[in-house]
Amino acid sequence: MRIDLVELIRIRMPLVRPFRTSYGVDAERDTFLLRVVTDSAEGWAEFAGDPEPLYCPEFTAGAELALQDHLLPRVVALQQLTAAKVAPALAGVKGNHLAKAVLETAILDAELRGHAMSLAAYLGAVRDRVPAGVSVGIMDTIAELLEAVAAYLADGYVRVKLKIQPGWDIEPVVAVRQEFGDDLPLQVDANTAYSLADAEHLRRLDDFGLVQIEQPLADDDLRGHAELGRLLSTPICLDESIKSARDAAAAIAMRACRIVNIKPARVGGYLEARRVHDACLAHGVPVWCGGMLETGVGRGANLALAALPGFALPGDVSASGRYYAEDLTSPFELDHGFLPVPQEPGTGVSPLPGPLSRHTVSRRELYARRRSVAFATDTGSQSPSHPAQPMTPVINAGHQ
Ligand code: OSB
Ligand code: MG
Repeated sequence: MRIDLVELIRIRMPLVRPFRTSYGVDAERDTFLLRVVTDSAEGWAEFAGDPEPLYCPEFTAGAELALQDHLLPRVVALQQLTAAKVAPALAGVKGNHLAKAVLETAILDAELRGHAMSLAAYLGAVRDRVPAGVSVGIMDTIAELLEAVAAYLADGYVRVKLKIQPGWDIEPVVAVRQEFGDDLPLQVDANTAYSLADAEHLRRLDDFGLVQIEQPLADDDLRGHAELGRLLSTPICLDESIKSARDAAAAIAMRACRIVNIKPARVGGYLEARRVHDACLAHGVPVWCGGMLETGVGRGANLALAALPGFALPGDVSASGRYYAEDLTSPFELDHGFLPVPQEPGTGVSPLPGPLSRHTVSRRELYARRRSVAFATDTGSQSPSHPAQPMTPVINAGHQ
């Protein structure tokens, strides 16, 4: 495979309701899609991050720069490109997992479309539909929270995750348990908002039969999570802390968690996500698929991953309507609490022209193969170590 064109499409999509977490409020999704045109097919992927580095160190503008200056040049220089060659080629660039993931995923999508194989089949999916959970933000009042949860349950979601922070933790859990009963699969996500000094307080959550408490402590505090895990009966799940299969293996060995949230972007892409899954499955540690408020473009791919055998718990993969009035793809809809796993080639989803144009802020070419250089490459006269072709000039935002 050979890359002919890479286009970056900035999108802005209002969320149906603002999503509040311990680190901030999202009122819209402000990100970009990557469109990679190869000699065999075209691939699409969505950058999972936000404009601000609050969930993780990466952010939209930084990722654009990382892709343009550091990641793409290494990938377009590869001969006989496959998705499997992307991560090794990028290994010298530290971090930047979300940026690496969007590039690898778009290339993988193109590659699989060229082979008419679905991402689900490629990854080893064993289900054609997956149970859908819903992540519920922090609200101003308990009444507002109960109303939101009631609406999600009426939609058919099979488990509820409450975002928590100091001052909004015990009370919302008590209220939801009282209103909806002990049988509702319920869990909480703190997005690193606590410290080990809060252990006694968090222990109060043990009375409510929660499925898990997600990422209570700092992302780099595996030892703290192991310590906290000894004090709580509620299982600890790690999200922000797990950036690779090696991290997962270390966390399991240290008993820092009993459950792992797998977000492909956070670990650098679907190939590493598959390895995280394999490591957890080998140790009997259940995993589930996290989300980043993705549009259908990102969610379609997540659904394929969530269909692997180790995904024993419902994920944060919700229907389009939970996020957006109009999704970029054909809308994902709940069917008795389940979402379908796309079966078409590649991720099985692509943006629809109408919605895409309505939500596009700007588009620009990050890379275009130049004819003369393409000939040189085709005849093999360009060595693999030759620096990548220069980027085409940046087209200003708004230019179509
Ligand atoms: O911590 O799981 C998280 C959304 C954005 C960033 C981080 C997280 C989340 C969610 C929502 O909890 C998951 C979703 O429905 O996409
Ligand atoms: Mg989380």
